[in-house]
Amino acid sequence: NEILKSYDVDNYKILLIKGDITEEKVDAIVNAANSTLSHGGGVAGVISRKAGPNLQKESNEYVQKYGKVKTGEVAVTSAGDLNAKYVIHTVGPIWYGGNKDERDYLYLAVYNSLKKAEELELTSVSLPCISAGIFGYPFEKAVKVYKDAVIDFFKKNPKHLSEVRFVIYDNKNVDKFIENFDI
Ligand code: AR6
Repeated sequence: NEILKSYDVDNYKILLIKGDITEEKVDAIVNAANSTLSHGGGVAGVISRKAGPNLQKESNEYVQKYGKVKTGEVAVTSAGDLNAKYVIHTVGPIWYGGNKDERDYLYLAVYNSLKKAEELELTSVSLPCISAGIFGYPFEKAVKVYKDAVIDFFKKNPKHLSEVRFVIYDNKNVDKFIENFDI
């Protein structure tokens, strides 16, 4: 994967990466999941297939035990064959036009993923463009929310998490991401 941009925020780093999130070598990969953790399509399908069958199995066990994952919340599984210790599954909002608190839920999905990584005492985490695919969140708007969430998170001075990487998959989204992530 290619580093497009690197930003220093106090002692923390934010990287914009072009490529496939399943090629990332980090402590945790964040998955753009749905509430039942049924990882069929989108980036979830790719993560699930590449990790191997235990990821879906653990996801099913999680939902059986704790119920569905609410929008903006997270669940953790192992990462199987991926180059990571964990997959942090978060459920971003479906875009209904902007009047259903979509922004707040997207912010929470990112913020709570980072918070979980910090609780797990992890150093580095990679995130995909949560909600900006099948869930229909307008890309430019989503990027601004990712930025707000990560900047606010770093303001809390996390002890462990020091590198947050956003992975952009589609060529057509690279410029849009960089323009709207304006730090
Ligand atoms: N690496 C990084 N990003 C990727 C990859 C990849 N290999 N493949 C796709 N993307 P989506 P959502 C980008 O639809 O909108 C699933 O069915 C993609 O280009 O995966 O949150 C879940 O199970 C887009 O920019 O997630 C849910 O039901 C971004 O990942 C639902 O989709 C997110 O697209 C979640 O929808």
